[in-house]
Amino acid sequence: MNLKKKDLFDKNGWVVFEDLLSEDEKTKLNKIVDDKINKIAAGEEIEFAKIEKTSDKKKSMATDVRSFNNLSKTDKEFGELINSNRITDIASMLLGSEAKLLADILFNKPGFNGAEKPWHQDINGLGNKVISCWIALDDATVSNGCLKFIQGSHKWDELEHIDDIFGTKATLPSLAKEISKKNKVTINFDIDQADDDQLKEFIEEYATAQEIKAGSCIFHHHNMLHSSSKNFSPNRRRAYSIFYVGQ
Ligand SMILES: O=C(O)CCC(=O)C(=O)O
Repeated sequence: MNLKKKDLFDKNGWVVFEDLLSEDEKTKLNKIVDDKINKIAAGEEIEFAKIEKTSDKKKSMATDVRSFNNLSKTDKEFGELINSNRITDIASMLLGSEAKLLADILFNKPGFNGAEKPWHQDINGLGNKVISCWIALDDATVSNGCLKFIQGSHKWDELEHIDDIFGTKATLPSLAKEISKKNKVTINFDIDQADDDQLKEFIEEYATAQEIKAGSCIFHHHNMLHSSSKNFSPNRRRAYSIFYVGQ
């Protein structure tokens, strides 16, 4: 089975593994995240939390919590998960060498308030030979902002990236140009003069949204172009990303 998965990973740049977490693990991990979010909403400062104010209220609200870095260092259950063989064995198999932990981050996309994560390649800022394991802690759907990929882009070079408040992102003109080159399509507008909406609409035609159930995960390659949309649903979307580096 793993060979088939490796073939899919090599062909597409990402691959899904279903039911990685047990019901019990999902409940425990989600409770840890919720306890932290509730503390933030009650005015406490939580280490490694990234807050993005969605209102001009002084106090942070639960819906302002965008991510937590390094939960593996602050919470035993996350620490055990990142070291568990069931994940590191897959990461090593896909990398083709022993996987070592690089970083971990919990992405919280609150219902209606969850912002978009722009198109980017993890290689930008993380370095070469990195694989990411993205574990859904809620069902991830098109309407609540599941991951989206540009199939085959793991075989592309690194695109031009810039920094904004949501982190590093690929510039839309560089992505649109690369899509048009790789797919041999002629674009009937001037990419350099186009506005973001026009470029995004063009790019979305080449995107694949990957829905997965809570407890399942996606491994993706360091060059893979990926993003997630705003959360348009009332349901939040929590996901835990673990980055492993190979030799
Ligand atoms: O969870 C998200 O929306 C974005 C995740 C991501 O970009 C990543 O894991 O590299």
